[in-house]
Amino acid sequence: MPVNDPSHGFCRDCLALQRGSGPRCHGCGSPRLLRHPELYKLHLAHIDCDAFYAAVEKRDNPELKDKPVIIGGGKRGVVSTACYIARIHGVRSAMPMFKALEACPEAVVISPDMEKYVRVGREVRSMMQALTPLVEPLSIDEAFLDLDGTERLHGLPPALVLARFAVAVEKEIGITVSAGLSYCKFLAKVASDLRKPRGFTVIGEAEALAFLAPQPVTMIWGVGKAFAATLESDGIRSIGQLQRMDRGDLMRRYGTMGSRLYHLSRGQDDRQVSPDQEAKSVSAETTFDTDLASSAELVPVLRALSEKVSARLKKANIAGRTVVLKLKSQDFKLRTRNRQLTDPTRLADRIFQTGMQLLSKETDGTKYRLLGIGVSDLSDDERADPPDLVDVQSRKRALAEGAIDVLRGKFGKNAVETGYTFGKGRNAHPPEALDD
Ligand code: DCP
Ligand code: MG
Repeated sequence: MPVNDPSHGFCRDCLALQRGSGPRCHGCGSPRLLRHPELYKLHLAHIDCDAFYAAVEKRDNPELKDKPVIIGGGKRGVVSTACYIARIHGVRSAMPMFKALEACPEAVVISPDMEKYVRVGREVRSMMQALTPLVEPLSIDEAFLDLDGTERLHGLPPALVLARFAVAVEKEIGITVSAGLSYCKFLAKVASDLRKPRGFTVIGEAEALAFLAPQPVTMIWGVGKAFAATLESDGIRSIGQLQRMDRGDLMRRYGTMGSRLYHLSRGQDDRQVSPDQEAKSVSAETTFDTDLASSAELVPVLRALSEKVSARLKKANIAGRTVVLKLKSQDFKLRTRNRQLTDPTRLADRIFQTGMQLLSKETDGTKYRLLGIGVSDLSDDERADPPDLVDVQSRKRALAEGAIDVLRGKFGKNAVETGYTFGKGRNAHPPEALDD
């Protein structure tokens, strides 16, 4: 059993313990050695697959192995992800495809096969769940794992369990992952991103303050571009500057976010890993007085329900990536249809439009007694609803929705009605009457 000694690292390839400080494994010769003073003390991990969609495509077509690969295109015309070879040329997620191809004209472009990625994501997740019951998925390819108390089960401390997991994913699934190991969620997530791909980074308690000090404020969870600009206008750019400010001052300036800045800048984060996130969804449904069959009657209800779901997501500041449509026919048969989006959403319009696509296939004359819409795969992902660079219409709708939210916030939720709910929709099915 390894002892908590900085000189007792291990090899990430063959897992052999390393005594001394040689640059290569004394067993297999690999240079991928991991040493850290807190290596055998830490148990909070974050795992994220490398270039996930691209890695799955490369696995399934070995000819792509050494080629730059971009996943994306389709109607949205943006890059979902790019392999690390394409990234050397400057290709990035969310970049318009024409720009990506300017940067890397020889790239192989593949349109996303979401069903396949969901399947592979689930396989990776079930391998995680074999390590600990405390797995909290954040998105299709990443999760937090709390490995506290699992040493007896595995006969190994968390660091080695993670390294063995990374090797097993490569062998059994054929893609690579990066791991971060720390004492809290914030730094575990930061760590997994530091040495991608095939990274394994440890951030211990003793080094947290010094590690964070020179980093930009955007490294802090919840500090997006807009909030970083606010901080910048107050002269704050680095986390070190936040470390020197007192809590009261930060709270006065930035409210509850100030408290978050205070604690996270100091590496203080006591959020627990909560395993049941994936199961949760936000939905709304209604049972009709008389059964409905036509889309003319169903669509306004779908719109009103989508707005209700969206309002809840916005209130909780979360977003969902899978839209689920639920229908119950006259004979009580339940139909659920779902579609995964490229990015999580909290916008009524995106939920509604996706619901419409699903509904259009079900309006075949069947009479329905119940209609519901919801989203699952919830996260507090900052990537929710990225500005859509190509689909100008949907961008306009998103902006309009932001404006509608402001008005509703000021004047009440019935202040603005959209074309779909105006008149018939709302009167026939006032939002208050929609059951959950
Ligand atoms: N994704 C997307 N659009 C984005 C970002 C991501 O469709 N703007 C999809 C494609 C990614 C997957 O989600 O493969 C996982 O997202 P990550 O941010 O983890 O990105 P990758 O796994 O591709 O790369 P990395 O190695 O940086 O984690
Ligand atoms: Mg990833």
